[in-house]
Amino acid sequence: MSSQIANSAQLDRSGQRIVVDPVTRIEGHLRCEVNLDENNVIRNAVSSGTMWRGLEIILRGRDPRDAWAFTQRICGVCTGTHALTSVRAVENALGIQIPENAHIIRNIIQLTLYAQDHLVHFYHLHALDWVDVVSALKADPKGTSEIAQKISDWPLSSPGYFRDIQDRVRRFVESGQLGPFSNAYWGHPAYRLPPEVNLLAVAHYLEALDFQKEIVKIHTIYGGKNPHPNWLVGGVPCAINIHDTGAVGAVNMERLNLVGSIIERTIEFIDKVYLPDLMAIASFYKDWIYGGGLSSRAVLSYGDIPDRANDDSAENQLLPRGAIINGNLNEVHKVDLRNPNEIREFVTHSWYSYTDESKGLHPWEGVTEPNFVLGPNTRGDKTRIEALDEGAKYSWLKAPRWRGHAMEVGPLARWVIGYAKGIPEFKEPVDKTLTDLGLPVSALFSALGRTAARGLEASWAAHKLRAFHQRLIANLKAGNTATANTDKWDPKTWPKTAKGVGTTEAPRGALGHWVVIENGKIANYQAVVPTTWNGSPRDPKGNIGAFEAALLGTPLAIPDQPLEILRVLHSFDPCLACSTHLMGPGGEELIRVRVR
Ligand code: NFE
Ligand code: MG
Repeated sequence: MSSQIANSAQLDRSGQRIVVDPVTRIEGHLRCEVNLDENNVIRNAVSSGTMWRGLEIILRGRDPRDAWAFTQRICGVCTGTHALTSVRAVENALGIQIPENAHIIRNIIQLTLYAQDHLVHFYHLHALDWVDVVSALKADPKGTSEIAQKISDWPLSSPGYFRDIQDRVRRFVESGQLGPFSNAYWGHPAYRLPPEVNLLAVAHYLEALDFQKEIVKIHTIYGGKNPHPNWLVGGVPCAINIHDTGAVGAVNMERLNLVGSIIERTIEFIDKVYLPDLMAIASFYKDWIYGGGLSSRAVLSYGDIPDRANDDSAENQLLPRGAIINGNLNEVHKVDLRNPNEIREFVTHSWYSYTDESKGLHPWEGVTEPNFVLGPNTRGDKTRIEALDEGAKYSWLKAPRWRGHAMEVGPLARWVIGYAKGIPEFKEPVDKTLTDLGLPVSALFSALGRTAARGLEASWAAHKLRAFHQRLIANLKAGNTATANTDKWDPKTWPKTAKGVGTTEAPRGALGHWVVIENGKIANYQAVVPTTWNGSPRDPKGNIGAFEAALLGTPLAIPDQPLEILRVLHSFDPCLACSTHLMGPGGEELIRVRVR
């Protein structure tokens, strides 16, 4: 576990500075700077979002019923989740209830996202931090086959199958065109897997790449397309006609059967490929439990997947709501999204200005006014920065805080909170995983813990998909086919002023949209996004963000091949598109720096 440092005043900036920019295999533009001590251990970390997009400003003056379509363009990765958050915020402001079918279909769309996004993160964004593709060429395919058959009954497991995969990878490597496998630190000593396990993981990387596109067909059925399925304030925009298989654009029995079959294949892939691979890989990295978890081990979840319709109480959320401070699993704090003293965003170290920067703002009062200035200790200029000045403004991310604490959000937060609450469907899989790996509960607060929680959640989501699919079919068969409530569609029925908050648990963590409506138009709109929490810069008190905290204490085997930095950052599944929600006003490049 990393040393417990939460305040920038205690950080050591004297050592060699390593810069990684851009961090790849994420969404958006992230820069990371660290200082190393004489043993190449990270003693100071700086995380900077280098892109700004200004969606909160674009929304002002618009019809709140359209906000979902704009906010959804914040990101095409956690696609749909900003739209869902937005329709919830507007419904909350205007007191709109949605029909049961819409409620179920929204959950199905959100659970589908978890399953697909987590699968893609594990294999395509994170696995290569642990898996050495080039080493797979040395594997004995027979050995890989034996391992595959020992850990799972997934049918693609013969020696010949793995030999074919190995031949494909060899042709890639020999051609010198590594494609998706280029620019990595192959042969780095921090890779620990035997060649046979590397080959297994490479095979499943390719299989998962193919399969993930199947999962999102569910979005195309209920939302018309992916990315960016369609949404509707008051319900969902899909018609139901279960009796007419030929009805254009409607959800009919044929499509429901397709959804059912995709769900079953998703459960099978996650439980027979993803989870066994996760456990097999983790078993070689059991000592890799440093470099993870907020230094204060503070986690936050808003909760999601409401069980009953139109009930946003904490008790109704299947993914639990709560907050844990200092890693104290004996106390799960309540979270109040409307309380002006709980969630506040600060900009002291962010490229924005407030009238009084010593005070944060609750999102309903939130201000998004860009102010790109470089600190006196910045090395370089606006077009070519060698080192940022973390004593000044240094990121396009604001710094959200919950009751003054920097919080980590995401699957780890959700699963730790479910665990601490003693909810069996969270506690049992976590205990089993820890027992199987022979690790203590404290190991959860690590890069490995984050990655494991995401895998458990993918399986949880796939199984919950099955349950909600069955609920939808039962409803439809009982003759209930309503999907939208248009009672309050006419703005004349709205109050002059209204405030609402909508939340989801996006794949990467707690997501909230706060809307203020005046005379039928958006007066203010603020999104506080998962990677804004995790990738947050310092606050006025010097408290560092979750990425920064997680990097502290991480040793680098080879400083100019910072594989371990990628491991730590990727374990959060960063999305800077979401979190900074412009290019420079003219689209110019603001920062360009290469590794070292
Ligand atoms: Ni752009 Fe997103 C998720 C949201 S992240 S991926 O998950 O909201 O910060
Ligand atoms: Mg924001």
